[in-house]
Amino acid sequence: MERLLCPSMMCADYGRLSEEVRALDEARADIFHCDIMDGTFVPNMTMGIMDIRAIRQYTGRQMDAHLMIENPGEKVDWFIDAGVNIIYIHPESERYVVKTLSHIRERGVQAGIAINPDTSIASVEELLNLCDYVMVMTVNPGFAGQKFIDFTKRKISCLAEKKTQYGFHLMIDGSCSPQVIAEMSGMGVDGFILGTSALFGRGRSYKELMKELREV
Ligand code: S6P
Ligand code: MG
Repeated sequence: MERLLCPSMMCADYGRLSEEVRALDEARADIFHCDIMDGTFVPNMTMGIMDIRAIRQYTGRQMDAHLMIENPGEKVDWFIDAGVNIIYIHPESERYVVKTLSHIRERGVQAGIAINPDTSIASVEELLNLCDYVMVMTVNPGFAGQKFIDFTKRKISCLAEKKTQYGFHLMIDGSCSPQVIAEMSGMGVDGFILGTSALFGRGRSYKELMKELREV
């Protein structure tokens, strides 16, 4: 399978959002990654429903919502109605994770979990059967431009061993540089969230960069 490249839209130039989306669409972005924060679960606020609707106007490609919010179960329908194809929730933020993941699938959308650096695989093992995507956070969630947390590699290799049995795509989010992408692809990671470390603010065309990132 070709690796999945997912531009992190919180890193895009919002003054030129429609052009940014069109350029990423032309560069064959696989999934437009939308970071949703509530200022409580993480110490920041970024995108919301209106941003998702706006991006949806300019691309027919897949979109995800990475929900870094408390009690996401009460709100997943808003994001589904706005047009996303994949929803990631953080198990730490939800009391009824199984119910929420099942509800997402029942609505015809793919379900995912995002695993913080502090969260162990043992604590999410029961959820893997309900996940189309499992995304390991390789930074503490909340901000772009952070340093890769090295001990998350152990979790990544452990999940890589389980992904065929459970049938999920293994993704990583945070500090995905070309070097990290090359190394982690070798470890079995299927997809990468692209922020400032590989794609945005680099003074080069998305088409050119994405072509290189498919091949590193
Ligand atoms: C952070 C968020 C991410 C970032 C992305 C930034 O909480 O979930 O999706 O936008 O990781 O990437 P970079 O390359 O600047 O670390
Ligand atoms: Mg994210």
